[in-house]
Amino acid sequence: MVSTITELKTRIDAYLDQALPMDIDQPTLKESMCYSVEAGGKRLRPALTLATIEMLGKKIDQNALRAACALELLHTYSLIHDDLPAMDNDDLRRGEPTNHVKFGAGMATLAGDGLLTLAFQWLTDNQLPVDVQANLTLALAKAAGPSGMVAGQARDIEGEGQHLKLTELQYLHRQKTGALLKYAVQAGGIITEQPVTVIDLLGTFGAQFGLAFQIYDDIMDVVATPAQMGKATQKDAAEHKNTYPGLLGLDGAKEQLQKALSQAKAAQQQLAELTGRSMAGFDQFLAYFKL
Ligand code: GRG
Repeated sequence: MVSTITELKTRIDAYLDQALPMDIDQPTLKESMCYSVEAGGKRLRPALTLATIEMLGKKIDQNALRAACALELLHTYSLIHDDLPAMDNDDLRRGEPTNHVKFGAGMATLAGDGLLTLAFQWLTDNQLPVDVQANLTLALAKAAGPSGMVAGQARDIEGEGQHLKLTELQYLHRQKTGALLKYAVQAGGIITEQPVTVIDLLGTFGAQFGLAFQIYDDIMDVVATPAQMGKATQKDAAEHKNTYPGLLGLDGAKEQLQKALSQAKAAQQQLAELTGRSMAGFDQFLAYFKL
């Protein structure tokens, strides 16, 4: 039986609340790091890892939980740094004042640095087999670093004020948002020591899910209110950002969203055939995209 996202979120929140303060050795840094992690968030990425583990027939133990929560630390670092005055200069995140508004830009930068580093500590400071630890570390470094999310963020900054082609925008999003979501799903396969064919297909599902996630975020920036999103909206067009609705119009963006979702569903079906297991647990994640 696969847990619901709500059940997984409860376990993730409890683990983060208990484990995070133990590894931070400076009071203000601790307050600042815990502030952003505990500000909430959907916990989508670690929940994807844990649901994948269960769908592949394994139980979630403390080691898997720690490795999955490492990704939430890293994700939170990316949000803190993205909100900084030198980047997006946002005042609201997860419905609360952003980290630099509360603690200043210097401490917020360090909170992000601390979360990024601690993520890799948690990936290796556990009782998982060492080759699993090494594979997770390599995969996360590639997804989050200069061949993944950081490169995507650099493309985003450089692309502001320029008109990107659809293929360029897709590449940027694949790196900036998609790479971590792809990793989230693949980590479930790595922790359960799946063959490469399964890990690859998990990657296909995760990448299409990640693309859908970014297109949906772009659409929501146009149609949703700040109260619904817990952050500022309508910023993309005002700042001449490259987005799906900006490039293709709202209907075109919705079409691209449906395309990514049907490709994710195709990968889900192939995974079920390859593993002989039900992959229906992904349905609750695909239900996130409501227009
Ligand atoms: C600073 C290196 C660096 C990277 C930042 C992820 C990112 C790159 C920036 C975040 C802003 C952004 C473009 C968001 C797009 C969609 C997204 C990642 C939303 C936030 O993720 P959620 O919705 O947030 O999972 P919660 O708060 O639920 O965890």
